[in-house]
Amino acid sequence: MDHLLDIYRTMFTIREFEKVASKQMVEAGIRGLLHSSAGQEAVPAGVCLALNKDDYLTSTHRGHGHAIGKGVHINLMMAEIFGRLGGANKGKGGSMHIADVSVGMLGANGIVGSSIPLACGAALKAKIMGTGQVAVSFFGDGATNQGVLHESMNLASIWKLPVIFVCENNMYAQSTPSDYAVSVENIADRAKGYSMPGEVVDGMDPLAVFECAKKAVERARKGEGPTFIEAKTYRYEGHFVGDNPLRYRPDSEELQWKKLDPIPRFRVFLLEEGGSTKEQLDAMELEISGNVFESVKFAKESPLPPEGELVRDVYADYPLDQLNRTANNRE
Ligand SMILES: Cc1ncc(C[n+]2csc(CCOP(=O)(O)OP(=O)(O)O)c2C)c(N)n1
Ligand SMILES: [Mg+2]
Repeated sequence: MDHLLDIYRTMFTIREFEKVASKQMVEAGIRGLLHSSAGQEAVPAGVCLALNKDDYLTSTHRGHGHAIGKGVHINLMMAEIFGRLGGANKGKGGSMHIADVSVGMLGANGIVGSSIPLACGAALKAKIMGTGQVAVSFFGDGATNQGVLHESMNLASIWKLPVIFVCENNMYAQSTPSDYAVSVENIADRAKGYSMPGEVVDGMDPLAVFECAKKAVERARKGEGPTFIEAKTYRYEGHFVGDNPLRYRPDSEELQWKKLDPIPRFRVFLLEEGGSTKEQLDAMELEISGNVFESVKFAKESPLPPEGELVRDVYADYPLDQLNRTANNRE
């Protein structure tokens, strides 16, 4: 029961956060790009429920849902989007680079495919240290055509890394349909080439995603190696705030996918089969909307980073005199 409400809370928070953050991009004149994950909420809600707090996650340019699912505080996220000192990365990352290592969120990433090998690195560390942690990498259908995914899957397979590759196939990479750009009908079929299970799951159904992720996590924790999951889903907004998707996809298609909207469908499920009451869900929704409203207030009240912050935390602290001594000894 609790986990059903957790799923709803996560999905509703993501939807509300995306709605408000997208509006703020325009109204508050925030610099940079924002990629809304509205429509895709069931995937991070289902996957993250199968993870522990100290498991690792790496993410993409469309990463707000992943960060919320992993437990990053929305105040830190909103302030980061606003480029403020109080943000998760002190305002230096913005929407596409939100990270919070304290909850295992190793970072979103603006370069398509680049976060995939980072999850393999985290999984390799967990394996060497014997910690039992797993790492999840989220990426899109477009990223699966990048060489880096294939190199990562090969390495994960031969080293039996505790990593789960989660492809959010939202049917488009920018304006390019995946059925044009991808060589296979189901991207999960590519897993066969790397001797790992490849699962296709309904990415509009959080419980189906959860069950699938749970199996993959168990397999990884037992030392049996990686799994590839393809969650079929859809983004309801443009590629980024300002993009009009109707230039490249028919409104009939959007309508079809909106009938599958995971949030109202899961609400009905909770009321009819999950033992929830309307009052309970209304109160939860109101509380979440209030939290998101507060996150904007928090962001606006947070100062801009001073000049001195520019290079702080960009490189790891390393004692420079030691670096010089090492260099001199080599000569
Ligand atoms: C290496 C690289 N190539 C191109 C881009 C420009 N770009 C940003 S998002 C994107 C599409 C990615 O599609 P997909 O992986 O399906 O993710 P989605 O946007 O659908 O979530 C592209 C081509 C980039 N950021 N990095
Ligand atoms: Mg895509």
